[in-house]
Amino acid sequence: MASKRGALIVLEGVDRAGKTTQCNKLVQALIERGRPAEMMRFPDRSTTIGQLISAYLQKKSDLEDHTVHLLFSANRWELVPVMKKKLEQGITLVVDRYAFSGVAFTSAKPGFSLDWCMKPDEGLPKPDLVMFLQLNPAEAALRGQFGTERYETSAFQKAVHERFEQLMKDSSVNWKVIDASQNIEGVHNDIRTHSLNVFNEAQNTPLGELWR
Ligand code: ADP
Ligand code: 2DT
Repeated sequence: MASKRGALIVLEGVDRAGKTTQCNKLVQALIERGRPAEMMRFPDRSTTIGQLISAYLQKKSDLEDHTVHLLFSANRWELVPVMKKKLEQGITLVVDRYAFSGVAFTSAKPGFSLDWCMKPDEGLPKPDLVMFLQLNPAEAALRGQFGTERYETSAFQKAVHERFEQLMKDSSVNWKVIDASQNIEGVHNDIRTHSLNVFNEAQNTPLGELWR
């Protein structure tokens, strides 16, 4: 019998919601429970495409809005063979941002529909679980100032949040909303529970295709 695949678990949420903190903790908790797990993040700034994106985010370069959207998507597609291989090997992937950030951020710009923004990511490996770390702007502000990268302003983040709300209406995706205003351990407990709950189903169903 073929060995069981890993689960694809995504964390999404606004700036400073705790995504990176929680991805690391979840990977650690899964490994401690004997489940091989690795963290990934998008954008992956280490590739050639990722470096173009990174320069854009750091405002060292300007890119046309459609172009950068397609680069973010291409950055996911270029990692798909690696992702599939790891999942097939039974490794669970815990991913910090995915196509949902792609759609939420670009569609927060004027003139971009959700539909247009979703197209390039159609058919990506479908997450078994997407957790949205919900945090209001006042609480996020208590965790520090905005950085200096592109998109790090309260007006833009508010528009992004609204687009995430739209995306979460899509019942074809297994969304769970997490109260990210709890302390780090409290958030982790919720995230770990949801993650452990998806393992059975993930192991017994083939990897799906996103938005198809
Ligand atoms: P994100 O990846 O969503 O931007 P981070 O994990 O980098 O968020 O966390 C942003 C900041 O908030 C960090 O300084 C982190 O230590 C802090 N932080 C994360 N989770 C919590 C929490 N539940 N309560 C208070 N501070 C937190
Ligand atoms: P961090 O590296 O700090 O997460 O910031 N973004 C991300 C997009 O606009 N499109 C995407 O497809 C993805 C994955 C969100 C990365 C910034 O890039 C934005 C914040």
